Amino acid sequence: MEFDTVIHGGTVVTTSEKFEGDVGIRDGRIVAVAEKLAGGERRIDAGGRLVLPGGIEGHAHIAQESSSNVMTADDYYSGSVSAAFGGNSSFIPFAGQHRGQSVDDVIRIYDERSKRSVIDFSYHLIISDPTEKVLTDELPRAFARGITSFKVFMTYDLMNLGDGGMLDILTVAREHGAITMVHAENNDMVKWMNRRLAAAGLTAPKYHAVSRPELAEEEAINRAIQLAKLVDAPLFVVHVSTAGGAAIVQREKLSGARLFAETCPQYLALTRADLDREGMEGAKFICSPPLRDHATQDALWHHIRRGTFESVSSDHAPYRFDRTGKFVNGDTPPYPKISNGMPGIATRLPYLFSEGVVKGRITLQQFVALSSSNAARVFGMTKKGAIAPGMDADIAIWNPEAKRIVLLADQHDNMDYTPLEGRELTGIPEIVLNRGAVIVEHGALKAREGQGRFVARARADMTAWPGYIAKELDSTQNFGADIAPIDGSIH
Ligand code: DUC
Ligand code: ZN
Ligand code: ZN
Repeated sequence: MEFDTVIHGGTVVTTSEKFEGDVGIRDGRIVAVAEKLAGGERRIDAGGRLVLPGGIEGHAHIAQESSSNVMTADDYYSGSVSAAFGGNSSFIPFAGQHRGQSVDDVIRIYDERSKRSVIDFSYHLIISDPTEKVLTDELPRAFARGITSFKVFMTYDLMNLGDGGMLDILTVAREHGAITMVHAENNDMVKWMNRRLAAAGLTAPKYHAVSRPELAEEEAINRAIQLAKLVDAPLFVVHVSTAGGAAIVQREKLSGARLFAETCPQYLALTRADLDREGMEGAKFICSPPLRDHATQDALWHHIRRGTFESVSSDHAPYRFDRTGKFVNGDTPPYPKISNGMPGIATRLPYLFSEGVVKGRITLQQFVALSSSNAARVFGMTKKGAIAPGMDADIAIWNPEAKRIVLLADQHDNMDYTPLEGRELTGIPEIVLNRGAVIVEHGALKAREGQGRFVARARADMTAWPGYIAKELDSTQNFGADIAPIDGSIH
């Protein structure tokens, strides 16, 4: 058999296996995995290295305006380059609808922005204005072209849909085989805290962490899950930051609900004490939900190990520590006026590898699932996330022993800080391939601007989950009331 590339002598890891073997690639696809493969126009020596599915970053904000209209520092070029250096072969940033905007226009805008990507990409839509036209016309059109997931917010006045709006969205998503992602924080609890803190004159960055209570996340996660269960719609809870929230997800998974969740490295690596740094330094660590404490870190690791989370995602939301980012509202604004988010697309996988695999908290197979395979399955990237014949040759070759210190000077994003500055990490993705092309090799970028392709995604594969049928929406128990499309046909 003829190969364009053979990766030989490495240890191949999938979600269930780990074996010494070679990988043969032709026309961008994996065509053979075997003990020994001869030939190949190019042979990549992976001796002493791990051969893993390329990372899929399922949560990143790239070339996106926030609801208060602040543009992220990274566009699809810098964001994708940074992702590639972090071991990712593809990513799914958000395409955000602002109120009054048509979804068709949103997609047109992001199609233009994403032309610069060096890695494969798709979008999750953010829906903030679910008008009749959006629900019945535009969302079905978006699903038809392979945008099969979107995010809704339970917080922020400009984004929050209310419970009824969420039920409408969940129902439409279910009908079209899409998955709804949710930012779960109770808006009124946060606003109430904001008012009390403002009245007391407590506006320094550290009070951001106080203003968004753990209970606000826990309450909203629970509510979001009950809403999704009522209409038996798949739900993905993004950026879970609390032990209580994770425990609710774990418990509700037992109900059969098609329920998925992620946490992020910042909730494992940092705490609210980081917001209490000198002067305005704490602004670097403002993200929502906020950073918590050491006990939460331990609990989140416990849940990662036990399978509560499908993914560990970066929530890369890059706002520079200057007037273009964190401080668009002045040099010393009160915390609610500081842009919300931090970078992390390049450090997500090295951090998870170092703190997870190297420190024995998770297995290599779990690392593969959390970094790539689960995102491929849940978000419908059917040709990605696995090393097997027929799959895209999206591969990251890791040196599991190499050490390095995270430094801003080594980053490839457009940021002026990294929250993990000075941390020593073990494990480096040395060579990264996307559809068979080497895009990163030993610290050098090999990809050209624009070589990434849009991935039309499939409907979420829900065959492995029974789902949850509420009695009141079950036609055998509700006197035949035909009020929601709950017919068990999801797949
Ligand atoms: N939610 C995110 O997912 N990212 C940045 C800010 C936010 O509220
Ligand atoms: Zn969010
Ligand atoms: Zn986010």
